[in-house]
Amino acid sequence: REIAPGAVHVPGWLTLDEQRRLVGECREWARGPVPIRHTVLPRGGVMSVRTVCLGWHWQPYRYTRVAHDVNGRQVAELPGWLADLGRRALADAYGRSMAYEPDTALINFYDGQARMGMHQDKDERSDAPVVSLSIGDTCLFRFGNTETRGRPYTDVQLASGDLFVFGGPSRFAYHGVPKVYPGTGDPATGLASGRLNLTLRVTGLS
Ligand code: MD5
Ligand code: FE
Repeated sequence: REIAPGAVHVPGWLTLDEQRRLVGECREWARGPVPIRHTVLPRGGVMSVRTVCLGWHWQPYRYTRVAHDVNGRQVAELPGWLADLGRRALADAYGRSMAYEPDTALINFYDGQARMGMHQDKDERSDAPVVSLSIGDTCLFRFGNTETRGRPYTDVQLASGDLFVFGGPSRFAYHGVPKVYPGTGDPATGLASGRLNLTLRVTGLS
């Protein structure tokens, strides 16, 4: 389950109850103060995933407290219990507890057609690990290298409840989601279709 140095996949980490709770909370966060939306890229492209943020509002290629691109409102705070969940995730993935103070969560919703092209996450001014939690439909996750968008890469399926931690030498690797497999999620999570991904990050901003 160590896919590369610092990149650890823990299948089935979230219980069904935890997934259900997260789905319910995501539904609330998606309503606002800054509603979930398709992010518009600087050159006019529209991302196929829909995103809502906590703590800091992400837009390519910066974080702000206020969502200038949506409704000008300040994003909701990152709840303490979610940061706690992130610390527990990191400890379980790496087998030792570490100081970790995530200050933002990006929540991405993928419908059956949504994709995420190969990219690096470089908008944070910190090399602290990213904690990723998946709920709902299984996806194909492509974990690449730090040099190019292309090969070599490793394809991994991320299913509902899976944890993935990206730290150390893997923190700035290219990665993407080339495919979501509709109908593979368990409706008992509360998500009838699609895929939710929550990531916890340290922005390094103040
Ligand atoms: C997702 N989201 O499944 C992924 C999970 C994003 C995004 O890629 O930018 O919203 S986060 C995967 C990730 C984060 C940081 C580093 C690495 C992967 N990595 O080095 O492979 O919606
Ligand atoms: Fe990313």
